[in-house]
Amino acid sequence: MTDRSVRIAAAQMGPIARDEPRADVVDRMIALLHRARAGGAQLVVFPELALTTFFPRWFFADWAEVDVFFETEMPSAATKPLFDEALRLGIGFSFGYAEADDSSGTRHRYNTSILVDGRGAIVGKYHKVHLPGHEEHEPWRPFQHLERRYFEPGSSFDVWRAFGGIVGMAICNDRRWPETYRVLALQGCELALIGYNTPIHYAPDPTQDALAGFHNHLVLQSGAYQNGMWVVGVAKCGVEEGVDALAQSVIVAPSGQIVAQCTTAGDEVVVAECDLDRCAQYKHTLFDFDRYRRPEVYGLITERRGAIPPPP
Ligand code: CDT
Repeated sequence: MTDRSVRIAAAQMGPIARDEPRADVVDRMIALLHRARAGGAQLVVFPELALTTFFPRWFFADWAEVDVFFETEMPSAATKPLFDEALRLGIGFSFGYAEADDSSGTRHRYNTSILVDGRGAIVGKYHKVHLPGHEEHEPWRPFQHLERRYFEPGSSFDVWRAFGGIVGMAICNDRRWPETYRVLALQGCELALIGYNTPIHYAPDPTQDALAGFHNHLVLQSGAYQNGMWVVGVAKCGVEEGVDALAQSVIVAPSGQIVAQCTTAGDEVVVAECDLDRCAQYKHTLFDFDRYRRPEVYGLITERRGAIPPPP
């Protein structure tokens, strides 16, 4: 253990029913906070869209029906007890929620995560960059995935100095894209916090269903290893409104090894000692970016969006 060791809890959450009041969900989060505290945690990571059911599974023609799932302020009246209890315990936390931002006079909706330090201050906010799914109602699917209808994409991956290190956030589908981790790592990121809601059934290609758990760990572990950072992946999981979502929340070391993993598909806490100094072991050797990367060869990564094969 060094000065830069942080005890981190992955606070996995089981299903949230459509009619479950925010206050009940926040009570569950406070119970998880207490369990994390009992394990000595200094930072507790909750999932994506932690305050409500995963509403993009439904098509709503009327925005008024969608907006009930959004927060217009943070802390809100409903989440204040979580902020208060974490402050009392001196624990930091991160969670995802649907954010409605009216500050410009026009409503903007984001899939958001925040990072709160041990003194109760919101030190970081992130808007999900990679929005999966579709824009229009697709009745052939057993359930919808309308994130692209309900949210605007975020426009940056940022990092913050917090918990004695350099911390970044990403959300769910972001974890499948190597660019996410690399852009964070190019800012020195040592700890990436990533909440997710991953339906196990993937309607466009159901052959992937059996691989959902494998793909989850594949991307979290490779992101950690290839960038020399700790990665905390936290699920909202279990059968929620009839849709089964992946569990298997993990804390991954910069070596790519899983050091803690949830074993249920419900509310559960696992804690790991995360020594941020271990990042240097990878960042200063095999993945010494400054020495070994060849950005002059990688131009297509930012110049081109989709693949253009050579002419036949
Ligand atoms: N929440 C989220 O981003 N889920 C996606 C589902 C992809 S299928 C539309 C994920 O990548 O896990």
